[in-house]
Amino acid sequence: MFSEAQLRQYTTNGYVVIDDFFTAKEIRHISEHADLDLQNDSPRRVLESSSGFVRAVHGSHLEVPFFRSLIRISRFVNLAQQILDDQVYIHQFKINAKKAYGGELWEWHQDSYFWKHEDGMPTDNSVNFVVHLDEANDANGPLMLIPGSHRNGLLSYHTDQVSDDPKDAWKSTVSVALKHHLDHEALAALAQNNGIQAVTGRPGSVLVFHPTLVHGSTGNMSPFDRRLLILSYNAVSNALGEVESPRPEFLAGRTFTPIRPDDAERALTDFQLSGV
Ligand code: 6CS
Ligand code: FE
Repeated sequence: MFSEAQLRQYTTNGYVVIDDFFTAKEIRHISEHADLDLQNDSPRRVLESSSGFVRAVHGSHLEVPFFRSLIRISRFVNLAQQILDDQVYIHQFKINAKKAYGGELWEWHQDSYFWKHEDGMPTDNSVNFVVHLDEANDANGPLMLIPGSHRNGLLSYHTDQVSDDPKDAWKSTVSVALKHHLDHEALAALAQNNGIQAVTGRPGSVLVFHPTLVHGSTGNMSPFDRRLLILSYNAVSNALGEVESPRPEFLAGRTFTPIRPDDAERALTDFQLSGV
């Protein structure tokens, strides 16, 4: 659970970093399962535009038993319930690979802008847990954020008309050139006032951040991979409304059943790879 001081920090800055959230052994297991799903040729994956490397895989918790357990561990669920003051379910699950020698950038954005406009999420009462599977350092494209930027609400954006095959339209919301671009003047004003913070950390450290916090990251030309696993919990009272073209379930969950925190922590290290 968060202490009073951590809660205050979250409210003021929009993020908190927790070192050693997972042990080295746990993070090795999580990473092995992450790699298996990144390598699995599934429709839940998206590739980098120039190198063709795997950029990300989504919705592993719907397919992979290990990740079905991971999203239920009380370490996550209790914290999410505390922050959101409600029961929670998973809105989105993704593993971002940011491969060495060619992982591509993420444009500046606010997650809640995408979730409101693409998925019909009514408010920003949701929360992200970013699990560092590799060390994030100065060289491998760490996540950058603007402290306190969640307090200004949603900023203005310019939206591209996407003419893709409707079946693949979701890809423009998770690719190198995003469908919604944050207005540069709004970004500059915030960055000048609040500064930009890069979040570095050891494997096993977790960044908890608000869905309206402005963030992005550069490409990775270093020899070091930068894999992140990102769990986004939403309050049950903030369940998605109807939209014209809902994104696939693996990107925006529409099963709003509350998760009961489970003492499945042991599953993290007991799961054998053959159990996948
Ligand atoms: O569209 C989405 O849901 C995703 N896209 C971005 C750029 N960030 C949030 C979320 O993962
Ligand atoms: Fe994001």
